Amino acid sequence: APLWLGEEAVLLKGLALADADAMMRDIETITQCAPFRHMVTPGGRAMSVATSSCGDLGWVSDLRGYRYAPTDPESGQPWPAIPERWLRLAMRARELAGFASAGDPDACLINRYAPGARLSLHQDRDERDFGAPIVSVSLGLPAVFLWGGDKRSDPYRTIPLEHGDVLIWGGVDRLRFHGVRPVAQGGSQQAPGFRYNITMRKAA
Ligand code: MD5
Ligand code: FE
Repeated sequence: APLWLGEEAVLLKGLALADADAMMRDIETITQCAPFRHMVTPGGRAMSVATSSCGDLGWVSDLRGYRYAPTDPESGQPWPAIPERWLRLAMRARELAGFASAGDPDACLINRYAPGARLSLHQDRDERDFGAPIVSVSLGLPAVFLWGGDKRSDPYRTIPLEHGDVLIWGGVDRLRFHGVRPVAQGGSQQAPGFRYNITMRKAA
């Protein structure tokens, strides 16, 4: 059942479970063309999270700032396409959460967290239209998501995110500060060694 975190923010537990194995293989295929890398922030530090992208636009960061770019700066080539099954999942999430009128995403950021990697509190504001929702899919190792307010100093809730969980966010909740606690080591031998998070966005 949809769990409403805010007026326009919904956690859809396990919505991606049936697609999760295929999505992990899709990540493998995409990152053979556009490999994971640790981007440098404008502050000059390498991110602990490794990133890649697919779609018409990919998210990039360097000393000049954050932006969306039509080509991978490592290769000069366009980013791989967003897989159809990812677009179908994003559409199902939009329908369940009441964002059915929003169109397909044109940018998809893929984050890879090794144990210890984290994402400090931030807002996603590099997209042109803050009205369009963002669909986030968690795969692999679990993590604790931090869900804050409109100011960095606002209190935040801690929300466990597991393999197959989908978060969708838009409207009045779109500019909330959010982050991810350092990811813990997996328990069992056959567990995946990483957490992956896919965020499908409308950037242009
Ligand atoms: C992650 N990724 O788990 C998080 C989850 C990022 C990022 O924050 O920028 O790559 S995305 C949580 C989320 C989903 C949809 C909308 C918003 C946050 N938001 O606009 O606040 O790697
Ligand atoms: Fe974010």
